Amino acid sequence: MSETWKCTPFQGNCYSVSETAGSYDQAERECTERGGILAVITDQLTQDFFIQLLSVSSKDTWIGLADEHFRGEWQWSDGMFLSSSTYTSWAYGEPNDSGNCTHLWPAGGFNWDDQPCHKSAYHICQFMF
Ligand SMILES: [Ca+2]
Repeated sequence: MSETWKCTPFQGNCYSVSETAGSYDQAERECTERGGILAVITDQLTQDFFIQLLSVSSKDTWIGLADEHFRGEWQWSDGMFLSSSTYTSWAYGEPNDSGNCTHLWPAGGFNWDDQPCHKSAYHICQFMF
């Protein structure tokens, strides 16, 4: 792992894209160990910021949204339920119940897609300043 991981500030938080890929659980653990959480997206500005952040490398990336605990009840890594938010950015036809974890899908314009949690993807950690 690189010692010089970058953290990009945006709207009061700082975001870091991983340099290695792994399962959703690994991603969650890695963020927690560094004192953060998997990234939460509650508005278009943040979604746009992530698209910009990922567009260079076009990485397939986990965000902190899963329905592992209650199927169909999507919950963010900060505990908030998606149903209580007005903002979503699912790719067309998603979520299609193809998994319990959410990634920013390069082929879908970095809109959200549910896929199996054991799949390998990069991830974005979110840290509070
Ligand atoms: Ca899906």
